Amino acid sequence: MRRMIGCSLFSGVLALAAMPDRALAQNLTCSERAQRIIDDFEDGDTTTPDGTGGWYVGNDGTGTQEPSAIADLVVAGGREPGDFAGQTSGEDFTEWGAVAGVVFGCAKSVDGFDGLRFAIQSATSNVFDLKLITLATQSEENGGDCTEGCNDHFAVPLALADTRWFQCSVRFEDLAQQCFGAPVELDRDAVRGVEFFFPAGAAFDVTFDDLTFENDVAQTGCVALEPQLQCE
Ligand SMILES: [Ca+2]
Ligand SMILES: [Ca+2]
Repeated sequence: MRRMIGCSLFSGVLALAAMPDRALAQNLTCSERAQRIIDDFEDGDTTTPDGTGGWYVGNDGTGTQEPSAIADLVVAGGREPGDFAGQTSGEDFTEWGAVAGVVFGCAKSVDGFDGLRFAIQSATSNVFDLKLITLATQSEENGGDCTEGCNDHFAVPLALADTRWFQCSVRFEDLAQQCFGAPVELDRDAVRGVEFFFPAGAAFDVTFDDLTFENDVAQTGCVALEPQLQCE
């Protein structure tokens, strides 16, 4: 199933935030260290905090995914004390599934960080992959260096125990390609973005917030951010 992703990842519905044409038209490495905050959505829009990149959603075209207009990815709510978060939902996908992700305007270095964190709440399916997009795994048409066997980004499967808010941590060391595409080294100096991947066969409805790179990630996994509801 995963093999079907290939370079046809974005052959299905794709909604992409407005960003400079150059961000998608050529391979860019900006030789900058990535900022700690990837996005917290607090400016209420789908561009990255530095204004050069943005969020997108995409899927295999067999089911339905919201939002259909990328501006609607940002919703009120999320992790306090913030006022906004990202949200996507979908169902009935039968090929590879759907994604929601964010790309920087140019590839950045995550040297000095050992992983990333984010908050996420799922109303339905509790299984997803977190992927790190690098220039070497991103297709040329989407601004990367890959020409064949693309979109086999560095990934790790994650699971949420229930519908509470969780904080998920991902060590870069625990990321690996899924081996349907061209094998490459994980180049921490050429990171293009981060993607949530929702596999076909299960409905998903997730809200996510406070994505950050960190330098103190000891373990990959998700822990609840609030107490479990008790019987009344
Ligand atoms: Ca923004
Ligand atoms: Ca927020």
